[in-house]
Amino acid sequence: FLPGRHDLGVVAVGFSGGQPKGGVEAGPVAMIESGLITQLEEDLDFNVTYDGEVHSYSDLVPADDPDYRGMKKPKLVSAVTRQVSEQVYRHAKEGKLVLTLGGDHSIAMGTISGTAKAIRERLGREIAVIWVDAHADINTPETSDSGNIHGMPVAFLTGLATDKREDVFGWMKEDHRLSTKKLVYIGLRDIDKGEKKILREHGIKAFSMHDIDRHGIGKVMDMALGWIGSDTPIHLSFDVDAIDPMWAPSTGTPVRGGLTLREGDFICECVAETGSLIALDLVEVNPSLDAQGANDTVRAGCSIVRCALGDTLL
Ligand code: Z70
Ligand code: MN
Ligand code: MN
Ligand code: MN
Repeated sequence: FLPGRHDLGVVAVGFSGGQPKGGVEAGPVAMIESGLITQLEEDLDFNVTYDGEVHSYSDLVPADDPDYRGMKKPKLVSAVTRQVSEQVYRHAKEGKLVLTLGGDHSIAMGTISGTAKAIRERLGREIAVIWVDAHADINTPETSDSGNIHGMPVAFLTGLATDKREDVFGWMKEDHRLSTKKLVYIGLRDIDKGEKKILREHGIKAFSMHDIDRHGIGKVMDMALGWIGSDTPIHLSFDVDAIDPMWAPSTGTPVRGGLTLREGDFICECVAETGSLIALDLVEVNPSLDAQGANDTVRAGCSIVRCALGDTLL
């Protein structure tokens, strides 16, 4: 189902409104300035479509944006993710693989809704999502303690959270959504109580750091890809905080006990090997946090992207 396998659409999303810390909007620039897009063109032979812009969506900032159902900046995040959804949809509808550089993880509401709709229309297929993260990001507005929307994208994408207000994610319709059965987590280690209940009650497939310790990353990837099944279009959403802060410290919520650099790359190499990748998000790189480690974090992010897009060791 991938005729234009070497056509890549790139969307750079300089957005931080899904969480309180500034600086994550500079993640895309840092990765692009380190040469990522050139490498994808020259070393991996992609035909890249990129508008050359890191979008800041400043035209979408609402006049007022009060908390709603406990969510912070609900109208802003809704408007930006709606726009991202359309940007990603346009690439995916043309049969391109889509790379989105973030930005905080709320932007996955845009990226995944965009690919889900495009792949439905183009191939009549449902996508699967592999969500690599220290966090599950599946709080509903009601279960969230923080009100930060980057902790909620999976709830809205799966329809566990919905809202009638068009300006607060009501734009998200059935064709944008993802089945809880087609979602697999890898790398979890910091999950809220309400989120654990959601994962359990909906039988959502999740491989925590404990599972990786027990089975090894090789077996975990076999199980994760086995759950999805071969020949299913895969959207990989990779939060850099899945990687241990030893290698990726410059992120909003570092959590110790994470993936090694090689385990992160290995996950991506396994997904690349399936030949079924249709989209990749790389999010939560914040070069202004732990300035000492910013270079390492950017390098880790770029390496993850290259591995997922088919770079091999041999
Ligand atoms: C917490 C919340 C989160 C990333 C923090 C944290 C969510 N579960 N995600 N950092 N990337 O606020 O909902
Ligand atoms: Mn996340
Ligand atoms: Mn996270
Ligand atoms: Mn909490």
